[in-house]
Amino acid sequence: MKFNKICVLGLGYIGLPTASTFAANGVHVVGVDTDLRIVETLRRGEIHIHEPGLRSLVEAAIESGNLRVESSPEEADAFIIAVPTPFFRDKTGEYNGETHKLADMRAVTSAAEAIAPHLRKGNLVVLESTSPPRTTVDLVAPILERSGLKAGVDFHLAYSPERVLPGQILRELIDNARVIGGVTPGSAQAGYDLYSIFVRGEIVKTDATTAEMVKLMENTYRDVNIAIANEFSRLADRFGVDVWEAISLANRHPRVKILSPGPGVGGHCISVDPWFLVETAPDLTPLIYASRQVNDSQTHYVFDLVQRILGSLKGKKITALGLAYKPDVDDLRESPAVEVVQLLQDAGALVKAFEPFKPAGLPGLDTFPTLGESLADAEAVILLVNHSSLKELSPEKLKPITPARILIDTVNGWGGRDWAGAGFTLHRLGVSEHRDNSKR
Ligand code: SAJ
Repeated sequence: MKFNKICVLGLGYIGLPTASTFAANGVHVVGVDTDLRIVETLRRGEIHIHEPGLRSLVEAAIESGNLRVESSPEEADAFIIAVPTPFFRDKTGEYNGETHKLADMRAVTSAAEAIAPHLRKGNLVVLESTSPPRTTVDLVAPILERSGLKAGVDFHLAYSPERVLPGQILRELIDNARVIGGVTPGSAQAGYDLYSIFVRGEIVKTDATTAEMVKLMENTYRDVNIAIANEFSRLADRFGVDVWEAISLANRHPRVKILSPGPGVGGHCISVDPWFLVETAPDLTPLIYASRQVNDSQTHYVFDLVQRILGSLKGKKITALGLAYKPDVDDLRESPAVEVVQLLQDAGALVKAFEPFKPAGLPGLDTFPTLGESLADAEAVILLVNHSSLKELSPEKLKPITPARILIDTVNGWGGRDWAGAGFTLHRLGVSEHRDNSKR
């Protein structure tokens, strides 16, 4: 199948790189977003998200004339839906007395509704948004069929999950293996033809529901594995073991690869997607549910750790370093770091924060444009995100800019330096109770 023109709906972390990459490969792309601020920002030649290399890719795509930004879709050979699928904030489901989150599919529904009037025979529609199993066949197909055309017969319909890692999106978009699930083999083949335009990784065809499951399995697998790492950090704390040392030793086993503990799991994927499985089959997902509980409660575990170290938090001047959901990204969605700061604030601590990717500050938080300003009168410092620029802080760099001598490291960013020699006491998550870890 040939694709001269495609419409990409949703110009966020996935849609914008995808639209620009197609444009860079000579396809005429209409990028669609319903948020007019995003449309205006992109038309001005600016971008609204931080991702290495993205700005110049978007600029080149727009300058070449191959990428045009609009607020509604139009006729095209193919449509890609890359809109957010968060969960509802204000409603939950219940199973056996336990509450679970529910996927908010309104953006997918609206996108499919917006495409239907423009759908023509022979078109391809691909859903990329992470969705509960059977969304493509049970939710998207019936909406598109309001056009009078039949999915898999008159037009092709497929699900293809994105797998890119924020921070490395542009490379992974091209190099990662890609799964294309069609509602029929012909739809899978049409999807294969579309992504072959730029994907260098293997493209594997399957059915739509398998492709949806694959995506959810990948992120759930990671969530469950981070949960066990977080539980290990709690056990290590109790038994006087350094969890980071123990993990590195266990990982020398040829079939063991334990992930890293931290203040919790954030972002818009791993902390959200496992709920899509719990929601659709709560009777079959006790392990997935428990892992979500462990990872969500890790912020409280870190809060308790800070309280154990500092005693009463009322009036304590604490500086929090890093607010993003993970290292070296500017994304704060579902960030455990932000939640820890809020818990500390609620307990009466006076928390100043520094997020290197957000020097302009953040609403509701006392943020500072520079590291020095955030640390000027601190009594204790808590490292919440292992950003490269924070990880490299040494006793020599910190001493002149802060009176604080108590350091709490939740991400193993500051181990292996002689903090004690410089008068600091370093406490690390997973090493805290019975060891003198200031010398480690
Ligand atoms: N985290 C830990 N310990 C670890 C690894 C991560 O606590 O050992 C935390 C991070 O700090 C962060 C969260 O987990 O808060 C998620 O970070 P991540 O780097 O594991 O994943 P994401 O959400 O940035 O991207 C994931 C990726 N999925 C997998 O690795 C299976 C990515 O490939 C997906 O495309 C993306 O979700 C997505 O969009 O679904």
